[in-house]
Amino acid sequence: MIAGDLNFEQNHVTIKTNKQERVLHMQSTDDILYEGKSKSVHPGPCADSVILRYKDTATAFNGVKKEEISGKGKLNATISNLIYAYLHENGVETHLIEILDETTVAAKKVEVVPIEVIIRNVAAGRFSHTYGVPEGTPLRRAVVEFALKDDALDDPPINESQILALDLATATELADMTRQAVKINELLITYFAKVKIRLIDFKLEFGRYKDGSIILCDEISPDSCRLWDADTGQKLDKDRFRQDLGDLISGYEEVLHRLTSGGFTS
Ligand code: AIR
Ligand code: ASP
Repeated sequence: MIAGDLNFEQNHVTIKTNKQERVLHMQSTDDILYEGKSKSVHPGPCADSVILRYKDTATAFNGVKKEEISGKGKLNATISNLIYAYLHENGVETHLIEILDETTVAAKKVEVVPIEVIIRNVAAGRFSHTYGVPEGTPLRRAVVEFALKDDALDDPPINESQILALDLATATELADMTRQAVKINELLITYFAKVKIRLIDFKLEFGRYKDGSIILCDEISPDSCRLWDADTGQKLDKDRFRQDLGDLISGYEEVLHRLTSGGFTS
């Protein structure tokens, strides 16, 4: 967290310290640093921060399938904020500084490591297709995979040797990302199991903060996780959109409803 007591309002942030009260005017969110597929990044209220705005755009297959789905941004923001609060309480450092409103957060400015870390507990998606393992097959141990963050190349799998050879991350950074991802998996399996949801797999992104530390960034939401109802196996995540399984919003609302009525309201 940033030093002092931060209070974010509509378009400014008040920083209270024991000596003074300062008001910093935020840049307008019309000012875009980066336009992502599901979020936009804007200048932050303080140095070393950015504002992230969750959008209603749903994409799959790296943008080949695209639709505006009203309410998706708000649901992903709310779910991701709940998960980040839980991870923070359990000792995982994240980029989240403060929730600004239903679709925007202030986050630490990081240099995003161009590697997706994917963790799998049950076979599905690319793992099932690539290795011919039927969807739903439990895996004896969690699988850790890396993918290159590159839409034009369809985020291809990449291994440690290739990451090091291409200077995409150092061995220490990669070990740190893996250690954090394994810990996050253990925490999230428990978190979702309490509300009868199975965590099948998910994707994480990490960034380099100004002090050189590697911290969790981006979002953790039904856009980035496969989440199945523990009793019925019903899919509650973005596969509803990818596979045309029906209304995406009702699945995401079900996830949020369970997390908030399951005692995870912080
Ligand atoms: N993922 C990967 N790239 C973008 C996303 N959202 C997530 C998927 C799934 C996991 O990573 O949502 O939860 C594995 O995806 P796949 O396609 O490799 O099976
Ligand atoms: N995140 C990618 C996209 O938005 C891939 C996916 O989720 O299927 O297109």
